[in-house]
Amino acid sequence: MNLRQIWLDEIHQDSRYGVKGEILINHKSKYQEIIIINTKNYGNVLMLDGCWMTSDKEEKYYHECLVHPALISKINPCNILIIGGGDGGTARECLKYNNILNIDLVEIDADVIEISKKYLSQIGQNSWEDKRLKINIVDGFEWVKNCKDDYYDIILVDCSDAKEHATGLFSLGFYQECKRILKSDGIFATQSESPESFKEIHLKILNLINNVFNISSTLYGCVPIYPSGLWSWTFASKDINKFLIEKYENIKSIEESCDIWNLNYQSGGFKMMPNKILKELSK
Ligand code: SPD
Repeated sequence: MNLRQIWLDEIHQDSRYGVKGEILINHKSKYQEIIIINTKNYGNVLMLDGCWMTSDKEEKYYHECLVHPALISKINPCNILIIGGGDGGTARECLKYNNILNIDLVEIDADVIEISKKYLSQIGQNSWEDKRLKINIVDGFEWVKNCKDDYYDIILVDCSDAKEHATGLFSLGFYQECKRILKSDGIFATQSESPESFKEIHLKILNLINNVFNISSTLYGCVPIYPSGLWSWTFASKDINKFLIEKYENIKSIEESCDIWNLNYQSGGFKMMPNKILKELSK
């Protein structure tokens, strides 16, 4: 069947970020509008409620940067929580590690998972069949509130932007709950929006995390389909710095498996905070 080519844009603060392609599905779930568009440059691209989420061809810029700075330093068997992550990319990167015992993937919208399995199968790959991955269709904030203390080694927040059902995942209460359920030597990581196109929420996230956790640091990188392209991920731990240690056990095999992330990318990325953000944070 020949589908019609159209332009589809994320409209953000009077700017348009668009791709040209054919709409494969436009579905209204209980929570949001889910669109998959097939494009020449990016393959299949997922849009939720008008915002670009991920695509076949550039998703690794995002998923590798959320996962590896947190997991590379973890030598012990790991119990992981992923909040969001319904496309399967974050779980796929986690499952590269041999020491993963369990991953609880907590996604509010079952339809995102079903649509991703069908249209973004390159992203989730065979993670969906891995017995270590447990899918829970629940609100992420509710999940952490009901979880016992000191339970997870790693918490990865792979959520949408800070609006509608995702708002709670950027709040003080949420970060406090994450700290409570994280083991004493655990690592917390979240996508922390763009210092350019989402500057206010970016500053809010960094300030809140810095107040809640004893140690935190932000990695800057790029995600080509997001507004402005510039993006960030913030990592935190309860006491000594657990995510920027000098000795990594798994580094060679993980670097070889990655398209974007490596130790140089990480070392540079953690030093790339734009000066205007640095100035605002030190006010
Ligand atoms: N502006 C889009 C932010 C979305 C971050 N999450 C993307 C999900 C990819 N797994």
